[in-house]
Amino acid sequence: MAAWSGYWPPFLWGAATSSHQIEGGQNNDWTDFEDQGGGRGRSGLAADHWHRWREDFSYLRTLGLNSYRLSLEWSRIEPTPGHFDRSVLDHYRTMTDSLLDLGIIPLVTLHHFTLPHWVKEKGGFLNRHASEWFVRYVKTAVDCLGDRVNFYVTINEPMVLVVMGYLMALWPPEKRGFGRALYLINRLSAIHRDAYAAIKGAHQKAWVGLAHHVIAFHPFTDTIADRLTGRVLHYLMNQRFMKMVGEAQDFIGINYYTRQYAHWSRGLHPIQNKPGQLVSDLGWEVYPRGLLEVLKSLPTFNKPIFITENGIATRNEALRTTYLAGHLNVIGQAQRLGLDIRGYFHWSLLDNFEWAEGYSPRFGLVGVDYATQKRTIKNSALIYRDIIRANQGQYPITVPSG
Ligand code: IFM
Repeated sequence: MAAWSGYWPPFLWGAATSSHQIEGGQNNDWTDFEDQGGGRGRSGLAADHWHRWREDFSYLRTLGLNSYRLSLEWSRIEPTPGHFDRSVLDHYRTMTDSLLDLGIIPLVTLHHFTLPHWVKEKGGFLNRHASEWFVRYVKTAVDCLGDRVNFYVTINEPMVLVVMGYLMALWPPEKRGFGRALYLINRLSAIHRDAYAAIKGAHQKAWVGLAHHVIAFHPFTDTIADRLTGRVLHYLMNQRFMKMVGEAQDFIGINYYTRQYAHWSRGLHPIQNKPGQLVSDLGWEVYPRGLLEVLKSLPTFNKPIFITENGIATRNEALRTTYLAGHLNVIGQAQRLGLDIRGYFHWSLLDNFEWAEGYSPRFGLVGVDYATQKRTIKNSALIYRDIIRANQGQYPITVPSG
């Protein structure tokens, strides 16, 4: 195995979370949706990470991670237009300082699905002033974090936002409309570009990108119609946004979870799995090879790649371990093929609020008992720790057998 070639950053061994899913005590467009009975329950106290973050960061150390992806909550930072809550900014700065003290590199997401009420009331990202508002918030946040943070994701999974909020209308703002969805895609890519320029203007050395959600689409049958549908899905869901953003990303962030099946009669709504497959508690097929398939077919503009999310909703620790080891193995294969993958962030550090699915799905490396807030390190997390230990200074990464 080759020794580490010495470039910076080193391979980032991480875990990811988002504010709404773990902090608790939110007050944003999602809590409105939850209060109106959308989805399976309210986020409420979540994992109470807002108060328990020190304990939660100690698990990053226990597991030997050298990086952590967290998100800032815009609605807390700017609860009313143009009024920034300094105590909240200080809170996030204390968190990132503490990560650095622990030797952990922070990767900060600036938008992870939620919006302040005032933005929602004005039409969210569809409003023609949304870019100005977002950039004002981003500049304030980046200004506060200064050069502590070198890695930023502007928008998490823009295409999921579009599909869930506007095509399927299962998430806020529940506004179905194809034209609106297409318009939003254009807006989001422009908003990303503006935020990219603003961050680079303030902090030239920062690496700024997006977390793109990708799916390995396979045809359901071998017919031309299904194969064509698969290609259209791949283009629309995986490739198009990445191409629109083009060079305005310093790294390519990839969130990969599963494969789905394209069937001509279902158009943009693929089939989730086939009978008899290994699936998660959400019915998502375990298909590590799909990560390599998708990576090979993406426009990555010769940029470094981070796997910004990958994980499984399961209560079965043997299955989580199989999933984790399988995907890390594929990352090693991809590196050997020349794909420049520089980091892996497991979703998620903690059990958390899985949006409209509520609290039942368990994605965490560390379990949370929501009644007592007691944390328990899961067996898969210890195996992740051992894989990380075995890979110190190694590139490409390997997963020790057994
Ligand atoms: O929990 C989500 C996360 O917020 C975004 N990416 C997918 C995860 C699992 O569904």
